[in-house]
Amino acid sequence: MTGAEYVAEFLAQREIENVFLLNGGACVFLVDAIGQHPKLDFTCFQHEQGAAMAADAVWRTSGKVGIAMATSGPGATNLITGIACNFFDSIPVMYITGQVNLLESQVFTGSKVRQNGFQETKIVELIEPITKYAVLVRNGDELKRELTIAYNNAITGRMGPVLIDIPMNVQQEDVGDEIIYEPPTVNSPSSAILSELKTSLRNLLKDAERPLVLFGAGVGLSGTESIIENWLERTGLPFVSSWAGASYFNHDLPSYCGSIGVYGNRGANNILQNCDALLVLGSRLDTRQRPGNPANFAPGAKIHVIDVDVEELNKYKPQGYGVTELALDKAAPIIDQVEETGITNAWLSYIAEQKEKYFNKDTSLFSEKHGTISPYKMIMNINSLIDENATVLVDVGAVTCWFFLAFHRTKHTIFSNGGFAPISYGLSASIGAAVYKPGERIFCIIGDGGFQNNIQELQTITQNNLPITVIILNNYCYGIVKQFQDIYIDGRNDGAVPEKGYGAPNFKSIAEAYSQNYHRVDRLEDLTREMLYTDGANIIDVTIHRDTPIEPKLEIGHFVHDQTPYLSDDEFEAANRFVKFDRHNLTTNKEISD
Ligand SMILES: Cc1ncc(C[n+]2csc(CCOP(=O)(O)OP(=O)(O)O)c2C)c(N)n1
Repeated sequence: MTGAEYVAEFLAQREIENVFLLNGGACVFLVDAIGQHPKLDFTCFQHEQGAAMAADAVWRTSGKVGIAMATSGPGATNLITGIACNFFDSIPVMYITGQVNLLESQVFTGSKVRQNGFQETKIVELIEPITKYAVLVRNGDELKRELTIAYNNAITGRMGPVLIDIPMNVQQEDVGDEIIYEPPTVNSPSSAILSELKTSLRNLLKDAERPLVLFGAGVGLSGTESIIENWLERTGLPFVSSWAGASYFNHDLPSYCGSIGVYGNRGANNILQNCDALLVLGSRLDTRQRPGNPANFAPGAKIHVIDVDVEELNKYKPQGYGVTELALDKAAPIIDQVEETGITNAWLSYIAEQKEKYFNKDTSLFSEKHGTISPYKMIMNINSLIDENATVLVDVGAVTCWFFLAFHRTKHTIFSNGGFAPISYGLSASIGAAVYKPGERIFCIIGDGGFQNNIQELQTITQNNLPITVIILNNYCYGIVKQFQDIYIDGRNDGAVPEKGYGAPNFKSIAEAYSQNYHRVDRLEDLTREMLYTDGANIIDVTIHRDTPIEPKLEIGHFVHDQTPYLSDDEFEAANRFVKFDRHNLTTNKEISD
């Protein structure tokens, strides 16, 4: 077996079905080996970034490790944006890059020239801060050993991307026929940690009159969503979620209060800020959820965080949170045993009131006032027209905020790229979802700006006959950027609107050029199930007024639950029945990024 054939066989034995790639001289042998392998297929992308983003969707839709392959130099560097997507959201992906022959490389000559071989680029060094593991292999033995190490790294602990860089001579080397793979060994936690956790949780909850749980993506990443969802259902403990966490449970659960944060549900934010005990599961409390001064986050609460990554826990030292460093699959059985709380009727009726006001509601009056399509209502429409278990991806921009406030998940698969959030992720990732969910229609909700950032991947959809429906919420500008400029720099919309440098083509012509169906929607009621499910690839172009805001939204210098449009002082006070907040004298909460 050559090194390249070994890679193909290794992937097939890990039950990988499809490798996402863009070919080039330094990876030709690898691509050939994938093509020749009877159990492997490949999908050709038009840009390596598309392949990497599509690979991000593989684990999210199938639980398998996504694989993306590229040639040396520009092929490898084009992967970088996708690699960062995996790293910040802890998604396992394995990248395989071709590298120049060792004999032609700077590694061999030992001199510190910038480049020796044509297209030689040190991809391993370049991506070191955004991978869990990255390595250049120098011979067949290293290839065999490192493939296992890299693969196991991707899927264990806090998961993430890995990269293996394979010179052309190693791809051609005879490496023998024996495939070496040892599944990762996982150590059991000590009984001391488990019993300490149990005590901490009991102490946190048993006397809590206003308990709350925060459901983060880590619950789903650790595969513990069922156990945690059942526990929440059984105990009736009120809970909120991060956006990434919102993908993993049924939003019909009566004790679910909505997603929190800068663009979170106003009621969920109120509940968060008024609780007296907060258990954080699988969330890193990033600055979208805990903006500005951390002291202003749930200030009346005792907070306990469980996380597999000790570095995430270290950041809570100044706030003195209770912490447990433990994988959630080990923690879940302990959590499941903790039931006793001091929850009061006053807390339950407050929650019911907040939900009644804000949960599952279009809370923006803009569209009603202007007679335009409300993106919130449009997303609710899509939600009601598609199958209950449909897969829906959402891109980055105002569109993400509208989506996570309005979409009500029951059995759907929903996701976006949370931490890195590059525009255009949604379109490319839809391809990964479609390849790994054959025969199923995939929906992608995207803005007109994001749609253009990787528009070339429409060709990948067309040439592979993928049943993808792209719904463009078309406000003909970078809406979220425009809103930021309107608020903070007197509406100087440079680089965000057509008069100031932004542009979009006629999407009907784009659909024709890529042989896709095109539908235009100018009224809410024009969208139909037939349109969404038309055979083939569909582009649905929905007209949104360009001033349509994200509401509610947090502005700089406010508590997370004091969002625009602002409540009156009396309303604000009434919404904060349990903890006192002086919204006019908030000196430290200054750092909010958009
Ligand atoms: C690759 C990349 N470049 C720039 C940005 C900054 N950015 C965030 S949202 C956005 C505009 C998105 O516009 P659009 O897709 O039309 O969505 P809208 O906000 O209008 O809903 C931009 C440029 C980004 N997130 N990613």
